[in-house]
Amino acid sequence: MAIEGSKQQVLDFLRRHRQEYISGEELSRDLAISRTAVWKHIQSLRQEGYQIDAQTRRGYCLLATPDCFYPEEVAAGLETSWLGRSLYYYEEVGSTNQVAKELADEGAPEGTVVIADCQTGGRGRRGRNWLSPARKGIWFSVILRPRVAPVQAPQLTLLAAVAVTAAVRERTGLPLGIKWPNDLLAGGRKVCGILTEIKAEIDVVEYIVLGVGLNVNLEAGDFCPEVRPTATSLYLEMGRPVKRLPLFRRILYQLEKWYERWQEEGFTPVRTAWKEASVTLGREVQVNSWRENFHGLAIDIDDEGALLVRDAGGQQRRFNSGEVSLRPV
Ligand code: BT5
Repeated sequence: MAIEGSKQQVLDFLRRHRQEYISGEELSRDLAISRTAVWKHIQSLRQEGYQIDAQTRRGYCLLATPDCFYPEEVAAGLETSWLGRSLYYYEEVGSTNQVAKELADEGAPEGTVVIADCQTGGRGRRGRNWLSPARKGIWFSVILRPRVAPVQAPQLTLLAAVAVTAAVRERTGLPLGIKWPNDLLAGGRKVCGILTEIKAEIDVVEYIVLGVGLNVNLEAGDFCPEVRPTATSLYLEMGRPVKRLPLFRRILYQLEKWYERWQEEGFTPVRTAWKEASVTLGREVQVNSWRENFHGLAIDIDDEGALLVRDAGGQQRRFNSGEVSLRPV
């Protein structure tokens, strides 16, 4: 939860004088609070994961901040102009998509972000579960209010996939592959899932909630037996832990950048970037949609983001949604 009042002031002060020692007396004088209050705030900040050294003659020094999504930590190095500037952080919540939808219904502005360290009821598509153990991943949702027709909404899933792929590559060097429509793969396994939910009238979107679940530092034992064979994390792929906070900030930056580009230039640039990172196109796939099960070669995505698949007999189908299995190469 947000650090409030004088505790926040103590933290801001230490942050402004990073790696310097500030005496309790100075803090107490500058912030007009008692030295006991300063000490209590320091203790409480330490419990939240701030590493603060205390030395008898020199005072206090902020050595390191926690790898957590406290709004003040996220804001400290955020490069966006509007996305994530309003941020709701939960240590634990049912589902960030659910909270975001409630906030959107109450009128929360575009760019509002909900993030949790742990989800107890994380959701995938069609009511499936999304495993979201504490402090191991980046589980968040963004409220968007694009002025587009509902048929264009699925493009945002592809846009988010492009943005997350770019941010992960920038921060870690790891290339991810995008599997249509909403999976990001590392080493052939799922490392990230995207859940796009929409509230719309026939011809106009009221809001879209874009939910992203990225497995950052999960170890093999964090996955339940059913998910383990098909899932992975950045940690498992790279063999070293990855800091979540700077990666999260970079994801927000990439999302804002791609979203603005999409609004200005349409779907074409997203489509081009998506195709470059795709592991679906050119592969034999099986698509299960509400309409049918279809085998064939994934040949392209069209101007709306739909997947085009051609079977051995030359029949072509277009899918707006569905489950894709990649057949072994
Ligand atoms: C997705 O669904 O991939 C969308 C996941 C979206 C999760 C985010 S987290 C923040 C936001 N709040 C939410 O409540 N949700 C969003 P789908 O394609 O239906 O895949 C779900 C399937 O992936 C499950 O049935 C499992 O087989 C598998 N799975 C579950 N948890 C996983 C994990 N952490 N990593 C990899 N695979 C997982």
